[in-house]
Amino acid sequence: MIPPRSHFQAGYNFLGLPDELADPQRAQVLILPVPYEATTTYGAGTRNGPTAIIMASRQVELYDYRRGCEPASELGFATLPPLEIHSGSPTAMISRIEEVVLHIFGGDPQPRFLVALGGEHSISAGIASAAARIFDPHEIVAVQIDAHADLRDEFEGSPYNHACAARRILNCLPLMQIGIRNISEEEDRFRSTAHRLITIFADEWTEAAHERLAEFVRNKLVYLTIDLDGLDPSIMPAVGTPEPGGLSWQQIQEVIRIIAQNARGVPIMDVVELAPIPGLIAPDFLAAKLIYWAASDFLLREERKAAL
Ligand SMILES: [Mn+2]
Repeated sequence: MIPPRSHFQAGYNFLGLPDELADPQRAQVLILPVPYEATTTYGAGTRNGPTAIIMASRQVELYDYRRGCEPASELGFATLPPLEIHSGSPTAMISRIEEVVLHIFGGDPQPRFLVALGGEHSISAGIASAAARIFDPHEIVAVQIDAHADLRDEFEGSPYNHACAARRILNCLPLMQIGIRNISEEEDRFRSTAHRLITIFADEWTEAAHERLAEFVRNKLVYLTIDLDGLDPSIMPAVGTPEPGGLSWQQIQEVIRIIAQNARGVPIMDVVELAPIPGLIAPDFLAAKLIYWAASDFLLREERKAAL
C-alpha cells in the first residue's frame, strides 16, 4: 500500500510544482531539457545544465512581488522528459531537436511558450529551423544574448559546432545579437556585410541600443536564445568560455522587458551553455530565476501593461 501523497515531495519538475500545475496537457509553459554536449571546446559540463537548472528552480520563490501574484499558478509549467541524445553526428541530433519542436507545436493544445534547456548552443540550430517552419518566417525574428558572435560557417569540421550557432539561426531568421565581446576577424568581416543581422556589442548596450531592440522586435514574434555566457562571469561563472564585461542581471532584465513590451509574442526560448560548478549554486539559481521571470514577463505582459 502506498502512503498518502502528502508524505512525498512535490513533483520533480521545473519549479517543483504539484501535478495539476505541471500537466503538459494544461500548462502554458513547456520545459524541454536537452542535455546535449558534443562540440564544447573549452570548459565542459553543459550536459549537466538542465538537471542543475531544474534542481535550482525548486528553490525559486513563486510569488512575484512585481505583480502581486504567483505566475506559476496562473500559467502552469510542465517539464518534459529529457531529450534522448542521438549518438550519431551533430547533424542527426539537430534534426531530432527540430523534429521534436515541430511535433510539440503541431500538437493540441499548442504551448504558449516552449523553453529548451541546454546543453550546448548548437541545439539552437534545430530550434531556429523549427521556428521558421512553425511560424511565418516574415513574422518571427531571433534575439541572441551571448558573449560570442558564433557566426562561423563551420568550426572543427562541423556546421553544427556551438561556434556556428548564430550563423545557423541567421540561415532561418533575422537576428539581433546582444552582449557580444568575442568575435574573430572572419566573423567581423561577415557581420559587416550580412543582411538581416544586427550585432550590439556588450559596451554598446545604451539607450540607443534599447530603441534598436524595440524596433527590431516590434509587433513580431520572437525566438530568444540566451547563451548564459552573455552575462558577466562575476554573476555567471558556470560557463565553458567566460568572457569579462558581460551583461548584469539588471541589463538582461532590460532586454526581456523591452522584448515583452514591444513584441507580439515570444513562443520559444532556449537557455544554453550552463556548465554547473560543483558546490557553487548561484549560477544555477540565476538561470532558473531568469527563466521564471522571463516566462512571467512574456506571458503576463498584457496584464502588466494593464497594471501600468
Ligand atoms: Mn557564447
